[in-house]
This record gives sequence, C-alpha cells and structure tokens, in this order.
Amino acid sequence: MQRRHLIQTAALSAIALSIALALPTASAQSNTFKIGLILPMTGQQASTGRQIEAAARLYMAQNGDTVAGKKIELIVKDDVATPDITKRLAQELIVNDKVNVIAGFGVTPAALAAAPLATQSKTPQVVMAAATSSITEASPYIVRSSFTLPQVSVAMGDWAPKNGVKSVVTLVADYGPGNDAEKFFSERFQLNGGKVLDKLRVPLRNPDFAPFLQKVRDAKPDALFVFVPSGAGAAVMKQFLERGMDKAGIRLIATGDVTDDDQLNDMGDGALGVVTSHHYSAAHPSAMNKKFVEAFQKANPKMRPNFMAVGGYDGMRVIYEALKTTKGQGGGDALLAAMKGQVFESPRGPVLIDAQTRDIVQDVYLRKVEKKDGQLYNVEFDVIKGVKDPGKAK
Ligand code: VNL
Repeated sequence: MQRRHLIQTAALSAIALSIALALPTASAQSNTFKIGLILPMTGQQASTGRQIEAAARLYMAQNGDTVAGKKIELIVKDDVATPDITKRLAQELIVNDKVNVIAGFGVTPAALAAAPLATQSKTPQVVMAAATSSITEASPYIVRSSFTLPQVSVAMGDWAPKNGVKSVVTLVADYGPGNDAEKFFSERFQLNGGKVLDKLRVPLRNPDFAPFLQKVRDAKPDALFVFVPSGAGAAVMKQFLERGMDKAGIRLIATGDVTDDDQLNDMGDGALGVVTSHHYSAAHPSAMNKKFVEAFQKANPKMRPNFMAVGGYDGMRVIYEALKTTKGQGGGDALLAAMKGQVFESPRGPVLIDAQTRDIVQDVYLRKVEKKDGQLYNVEFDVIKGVKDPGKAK
C-alpha cells in the first residue's frame, strides 16, 4: 500500500514537472532576460567555471546589460561538474527562475544531463565548454560555442606523421571527449601510415598518470598523444618530465587542452617545444584577440584567458545577437532560430554556428610552446581553415 502510494506520488510529481516545463516562460512578457549559467565553480574543474564566468561578465561589461529593451540578468550556479546537480539546477532555473536560456556546462556529462530539460521546456542550451561530438545531438535546443575533440584531434593526426612521428601511444581521460580524441586522432594517424602501439585510458576523477607513463616508456613510441580536460594538463606535464620521458626520446603531442593557457605559464621550461592542435591560443595574433586578452587581464589581473573563456565570451555573443534579432519578443524557438547560422569574428578567428548541426565551425591551429616576453605561450604556426566537426559525418 505504502509502496504504491510512493510510486503514485513519484508519477504525479513527474507529471507536474513536465507540465511546469511545458508552460511558456513568463519572461517573454517581462523586462528582464535571464541567462542561467551552470558551471563547475568548485572541485576539479573549477578553473573552467572561473574562466567562463569571467569572460561572460567581460562580454556584458563591453556590450551593456540592456539588449532590445531587456535587462540581462546572469544567474551563476555551481554544479561541481556533477550531472545530478546540473540536472537539478537546470530544472530550478527553468521552472522557478524562468530563465530564457541555460548556458555553461563545463563537462560532457553535465551538458547531457540538462539536454532533456532543454528539449521539454524549449529552452535554448548554449554549451560553452563541453566538447564531445555527440552533445549537439542530445537536444535540438543545443547550440555549441566551444569546440569538439574530433575537430582538433584530426589536425594532429595529419601533422604528426609528416613531422617524424611514426609510432604513438595514446593516453586519454576515460569519458566522452577522451574517447573521441583517441578515435579520431588514431584513425587519421593510421590512415597516414602511422602505428598506434597502445591506447591507454585514465580515470577522469583524481587520475594518477604514473603507472600509465611507465607503460608508455616500455612501449618506446616516437610520441605520446594526450587528451585530458582543462585543469589536468599541468599534472600530465609534470609527471611526463619527472619520469624523463623526453630524455628517453619520447615526444609529447596533444590537444591544446593539455597546454591550457590557464596553467601553461606555470608548467616551466620543460613544456617548451610541445606541439598541440587547438582552436584558441591567448597568443593568437589578431587585433581582436589582443584587445580581448588585454581587457580580460585588466578585469582579472591574475588570469590569462584560455579556450574556455573564449567559449563563454562567444556563447554570450550568440545569445545577445539572437535577442537583438528577435527584438526581445521571441520565446525559445525564435531565439534558437536566431542563433543558428550566426557568422562572426571571435578572438580565436572566424567562426560559424552551423544551422544544420548547431555546432561551431572554426579554424584549427597547430601551435608550439615558446617563450614570448619571458612567458610561455602556444604560438600558432599553421592553420586548417573552417573545420566542421568530423564526428558528425558518421
Ligand atoms: C570537456 C572537454 C571538458 C574538453 C574539458 O575541460 C575539456 C568535456 C573541463 O567535454 O567534458 O578541456
């Protein structure tokens, strides 16, 4: 009896939630436009939250907090990169706060946890960080302003074999983006005649790289290819050097998540010469990027903007322009339509929000860690223009 009662209660509250989610958001009428920014502000991925929040606030400071007659309100919530929390926060933001857009999402599981709520409530979900290819397929309301791992990994699969790397071991964080990096790098590398000697996966939570690096040493590849999420790169670099991998003749190649601008300058000279592929470097030599980095550092004196900051800054741009286009009158569907197909200059270079996939199309750069004015930077030396997510061609 009691059990049945519980089940009925659970069923009823599920119905109540789906009704609440299906109701039109009140703010179409109101004078505020609310953006619910869900980010990891504490825990292992906290640097991602800090970078994105700082960039979103910079965008607002530069572009005003009133758009199409609406006052923009940014509501920042900490999900500790934990999908259960993300889901609860997204629900509260949509149902109670009646936000017009949800945004942020530091890791793939968080972006995926919010996706069904975006769909049910017809709320645009702007993914500013998470980078597994399949995320945009989890809801037709998702638009991405970050990047995808296949997008940047394929470039390294082309570069490495042309530059003396004939054999590799891959080492990736064991979840969505790591699996994408492993697959798309390896396939392209092998297509170009390279040999993948081993594929290693480290746990996302509290990874210990030592036993994996020992295996790499024993396999003696020309290079080790690495993907770990933003915030974990410094630990990889430290252990790579401490274990004398470079002296054993093994090169480090990676996606730019490893030589993350948030940490790079503290990695020490051992990082010099490391080649990575990615979509953003704080050293990107455009006038717009110089302005962006300068303004970001003026507002946040101890920080250098990284690729997460740029994902947040551009995500705000996508939201602002959609609000302008819809003249502040539209609901979720109108906003979403106005986000699709946006073409603009980002601090990273030219970008497009592909209207079909809702994913970002952008230039991917090859970069080498060099010293500039006494600081370590990822200096771009080659570019592949207008790269679409190769993960979508499956
Ligand atoms: C993800 C991908 C997260 C790349 C990252 O840093 C990153 C993700 C927090 O999709 O979870 O650098």
